[in-house]
Amino acid sequence: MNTSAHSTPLSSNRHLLRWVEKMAALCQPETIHWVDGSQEEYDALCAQMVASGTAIKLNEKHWPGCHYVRSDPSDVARVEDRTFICSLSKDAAGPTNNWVNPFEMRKKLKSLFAGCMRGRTMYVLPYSMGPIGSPMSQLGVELTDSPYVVTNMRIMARIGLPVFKEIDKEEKRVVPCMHTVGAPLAPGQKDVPWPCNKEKYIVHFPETREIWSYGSGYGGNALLGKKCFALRIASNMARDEGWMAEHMLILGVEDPHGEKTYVAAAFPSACGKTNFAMLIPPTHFKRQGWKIWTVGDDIAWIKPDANGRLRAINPEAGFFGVAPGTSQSTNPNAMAALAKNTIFTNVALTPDGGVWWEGMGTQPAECLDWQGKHWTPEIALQTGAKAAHPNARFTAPASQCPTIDPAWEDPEGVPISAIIFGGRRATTMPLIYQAFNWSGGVYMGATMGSEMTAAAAGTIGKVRRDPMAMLPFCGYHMGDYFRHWLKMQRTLSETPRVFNVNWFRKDEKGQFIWPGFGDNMRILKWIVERSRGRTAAKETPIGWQPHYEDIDWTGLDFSKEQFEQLQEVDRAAWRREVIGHEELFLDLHDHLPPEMIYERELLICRL
Ligand code: O2Y
Ligand code: MN
Repeated sequence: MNTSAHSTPLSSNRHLLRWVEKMAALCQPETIHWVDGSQEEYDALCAQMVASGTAIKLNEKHWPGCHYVRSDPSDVARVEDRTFICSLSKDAAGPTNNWVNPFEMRKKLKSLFAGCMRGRTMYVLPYSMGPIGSPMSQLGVELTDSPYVVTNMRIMARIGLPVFKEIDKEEKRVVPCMHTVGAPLAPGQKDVPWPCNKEKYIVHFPETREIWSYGSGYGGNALLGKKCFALRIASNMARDEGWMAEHMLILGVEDPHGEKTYVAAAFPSACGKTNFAMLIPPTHFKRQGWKIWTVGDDIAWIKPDANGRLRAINPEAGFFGVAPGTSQSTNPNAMAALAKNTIFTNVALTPDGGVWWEGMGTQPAECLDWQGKHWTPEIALQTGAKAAHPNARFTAPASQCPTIDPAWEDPEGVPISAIIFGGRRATTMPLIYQAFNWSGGVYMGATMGSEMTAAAAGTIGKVRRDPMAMLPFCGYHMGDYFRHWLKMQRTLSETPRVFNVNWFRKDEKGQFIWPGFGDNMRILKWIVERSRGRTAAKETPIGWQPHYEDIDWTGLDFSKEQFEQLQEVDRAAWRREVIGHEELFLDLHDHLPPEMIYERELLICRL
């Protein structure tokens, strides 16, 4: 282990070295550890977390290479109200982001970070978002005092010596990321298993491409390559450089002739992106030779190639998936991916040293819940106590997913033929429709909404507008983001077809009409065929919709009446929907591209 700023693996990037020294002087860690990314280092960090009580090693026979961690109950999810976009002007951040004057914020951060790592190790963690050396990848260095962050980042990104080597090449651009749990240790003070601070700041400086995160050790707040870099900072880079950083899964559909079509899909958080990315086709499709390949489950970086075709990479290397609800029946591919070398956070611990969560399958007779309390099915019945936190996570290597696409690490990315938007809507939105053209597609994405679930703050069932599923993740003004989407078309020889899906429409009894999961393949097949210009559709006021006969129903008993109920475009409901669009547009009015108003007017005329 290298333990000083002088034993750096960097050979020529003096600028970065000076920054590490300056930050060490500010944070005052006891030691500095330059992360090499090796298996030995990972094992040593895990052993250290086990020794300190942060982690428990799971039963090696059933859960090889797996670890179990409980976070502090006050630190269990992303904190949107403590997330800031500190652009030079408030106007640049827009009304959908929290903004603080960057000079004031820097002053605040400087005081918070002064001495924040006392008694701890500062890890210098170099990482690449995207395959190392890909022209589409970006580099970051996270200085963190959390071994949990280092071990999770080793799964979620490419880290260590090969990245230092890349950083040294022609002094490449690196995004500096500061992270502390905000819990310095006084001499002789005993540490706690999950140190964190009540005060939390997740701060982005878009112009200088910097991230500062204080007080949390959890997921999106602390694994800074993910939401902070790959979406909030990268959306700024992408706007300036003519590409797109999107909250999208990427999957490949292989037809029985072996022809592959890649699609990217944006669904808001908790709308089943991981399940869709790892979809298992119904038996009849499998027999015919249809296959689904997974490229990524959360983030896509999309860029036009030399021929004007959009190509996408998954900048991540792992899945930070929601555990509750994941099972052999809902997502066997995710279950296979997490069966080894995985870190579980805030799930339940079974007496045999395994893990369990609600929706996984057979309940254990007893276990310890995510807070370490005794839990039984009887206690759950009496008190409603959950064994796993609803936002409990598995951090699993993407390479372990049985359907991982052979091209998932292709440095050039995969060609994107279709973009799919989708939210959780009980009414109004049909199962599937296609936008008439690119600007109609941008309007479709911009006006996307999802009903709030118990997990989100707000009124349950109320539609929250979540443009392109980027509301919490766009690092600049949403109106300018729509303009960037519209502008992208000018650089393309061929635009992907754009679709909207809604797996969640309910009947008058409140029951879901569509079976979802594997049966979504039927809709995906139509999307692929439409993207290749091979199937029919009918024109409706909102876009193109399939006829009943255009969908492959083999193996599913689903009547034309049921399909028409799912596909209904209720003009009165749509008029109300358009008023909802207007509310969003009013918020963004001074940056809203005129095309959005024209699209809205056209939609009203057609309705
Ligand atoms: O709560 C967190 O810190 C994680 S949030 C997250 C994690 C993986 C993928 N997507 C999300 C999200 O909120 O969209
Ligand atoms: Mn996400």
